[in-house]
Amino acid sequence: MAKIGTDLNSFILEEERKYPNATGSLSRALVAIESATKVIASHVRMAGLADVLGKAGKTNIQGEEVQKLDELANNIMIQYLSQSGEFFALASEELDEPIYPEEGKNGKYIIAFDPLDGSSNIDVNISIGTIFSIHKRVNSDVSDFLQEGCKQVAAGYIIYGSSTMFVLSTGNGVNGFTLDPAVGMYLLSHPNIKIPEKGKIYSINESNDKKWIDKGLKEYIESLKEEGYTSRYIGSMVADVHRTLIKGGMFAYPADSKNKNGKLRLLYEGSPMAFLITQAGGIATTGKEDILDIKPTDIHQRVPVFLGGKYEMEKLKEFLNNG
Ligand code: FDP
Repeated sequence: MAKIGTDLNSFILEEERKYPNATGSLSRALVAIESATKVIASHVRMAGLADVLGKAGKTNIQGEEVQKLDELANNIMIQYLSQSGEFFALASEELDEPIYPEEGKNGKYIIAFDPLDGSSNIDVNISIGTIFSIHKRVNSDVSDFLQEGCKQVAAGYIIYGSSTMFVLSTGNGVNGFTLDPAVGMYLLSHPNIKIPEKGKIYSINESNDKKWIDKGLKEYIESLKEEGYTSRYIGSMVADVHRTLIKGGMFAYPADSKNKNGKLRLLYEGSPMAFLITQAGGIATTGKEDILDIKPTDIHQRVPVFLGGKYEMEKLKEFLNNG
């Protein structure tokens, strides 16, 4: 097992050596994500300042036009992922259609990503993140994005929080790397993350409870409260899921009368987070089926999300079935 402090590049190469037939393609793909997110992290750190400078003349200190941070993050991801030549196609939450970069025509992978999730939190300096999901290229068209989540080759997120962390799974468990800003490297800080079987926190936008479609859900939350659970809801999926992964408990964005299929997107949010939670020993479901078993029908489809530790998810089943 990799030692604490191992840098992400070395970790990726070490993983690659476990597969004698590996061509290095996935490693290079992951390194491209790593580079892109370091650049995004540096912009996120400057966000407040860029805005102040931007307001003066709509240009930053380098004389460049100030872009909205989510737009900028999207452009950075597209640039680095395209240039790597490892991705045949890119689908971003920010774009209507996938992109097929010229450099990636021989690429073996496709990637779906949310460049800056939780973006309504940018202006108030709350943790936000980038989420990604990688599948193999199969048919060389948009149907490649419509593969089940269980077929992901790798998934991860980067949380721009009090520190920046890269949380990754290539199907061999989950590892977390913290960005050391002094050396500009992600270093292994959270090896082999396992979600606690039972936690103490529930995380859901409870203000929607009257709109929840499944009435059993309210009873479920009430029963967690009776058991002594406390509530934490940031409203930034990466931050709420990160806390759930480390501390346990449950996170949900259910279907309600306004969002009939929930709010979160399957390809960019539900599926990669389900992969990580499952790899960490937890469960991720729509309430009816395992999120990783869903065969997407549309690249922007939404899905109800319930994820967490075994205890909370088993208990959920009892209530939703009775609801
Ligand atoms: P945001 O709208 O700020 O981009 O999917 C987007 C998301 O944030 C998630 O990150 C977050 O979990 C959710 O929406 C929050 O939605 P509510 O404000 O409806 O609770």
